[in-house]
Amino acid sequence: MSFPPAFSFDITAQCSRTRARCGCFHTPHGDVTTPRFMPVGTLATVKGVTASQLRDTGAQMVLSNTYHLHLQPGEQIVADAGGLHRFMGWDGPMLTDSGGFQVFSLGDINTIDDHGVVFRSPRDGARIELTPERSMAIQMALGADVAMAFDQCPPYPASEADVAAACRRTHSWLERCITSHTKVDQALFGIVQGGCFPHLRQESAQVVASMGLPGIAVGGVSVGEPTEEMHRIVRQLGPLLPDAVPHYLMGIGTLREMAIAVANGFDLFDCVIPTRLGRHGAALVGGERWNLKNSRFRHDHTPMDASCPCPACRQHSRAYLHHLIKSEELLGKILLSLHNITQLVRFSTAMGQAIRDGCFAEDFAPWEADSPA
Ligand code: PRF
Ligand code: ZN
Repeated sequence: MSFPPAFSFDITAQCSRTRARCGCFHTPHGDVTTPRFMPVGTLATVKGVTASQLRDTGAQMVLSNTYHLHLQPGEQIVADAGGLHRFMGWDGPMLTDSGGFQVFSLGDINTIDDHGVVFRSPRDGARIELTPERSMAIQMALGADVAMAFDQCPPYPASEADVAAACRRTHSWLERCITSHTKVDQALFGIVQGGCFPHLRQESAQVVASMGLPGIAVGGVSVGEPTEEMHRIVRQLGPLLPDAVPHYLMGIGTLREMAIAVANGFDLFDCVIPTRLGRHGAALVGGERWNLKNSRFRHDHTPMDASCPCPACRQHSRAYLHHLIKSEELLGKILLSLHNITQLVRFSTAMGQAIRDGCFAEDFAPWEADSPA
């Protein structure tokens, strides 16, 4: 395992009854203490939220997207601004996803072959080619602290033959990513695929782990498979990932899934859920989803969640938030987005505190404790 110069990962505490651990991932823009939820800033903005508000949610690392930024405004403009951090005014750690997922889920794909993916821009229909080399070049220009490998995430369901082919391609693309990634102040993370096929997952984990990269991600989950399948994959892969690097479970951000994943040794998570729910007038409260449009809040002048330190809960009432959402005021969506991000970040850091206090297994994952590794 080798880390680029400004990077390292220290494990600072471990749970004795599960695989859960606390860590500190050092990056050129500061530390990420794990477990930690990462908000998604697809287009170099976490929708509706300023950089300083984002800092106040407890978020440390923010994710952005190669696919979207390449289409708009283009990586050259971001590079000319001095990189993604300067461009969006966020001076903390950042990660860019490779486009390997977005192209398959959002793109109007023309061809996929071993060379790469050709698709039409949803903006103007222009022909765009994304290859491992191109994804690395774009991510190096964007300049996040962490770049993700360009992978092929098969849809669900997919045949064993199709998933095996996507794995082979993902592994050969990973070698090309490693060869073409030359930015020394950026870490490249590999991505494990393999769908719901245990032997393909195992093989993929072995191949990606053998590359000795400074971080490893699990992709291809939460793509429509039953949740039990997702849990099975998370439990299978935990012990197969190299202990000494951060483990990132891509696209996961519900409380239950994060708890299961942390219990199985995962450290980093991202999901668009908190901001998407916020824009739709929904708030995560005490493990439930509240629709603030509901008239039961109309006369309720108490805080949404008295234990939450976010501006929506500290400064405003349910009645006010209900009023904002009913009136389709921007501020309502913003306050609920801030609240939801705060909730997910706080849940991830509370798991870290419980790991340090020795009560993680009882408090967060009793069903995972003392299960055979
Ligand atoms: N690959 C990449 N990004 C992703 C995924 C993936 O499989 C997922 C799947 N949950 C989310 N984001 N590159
Ligand atoms: Zn709140």
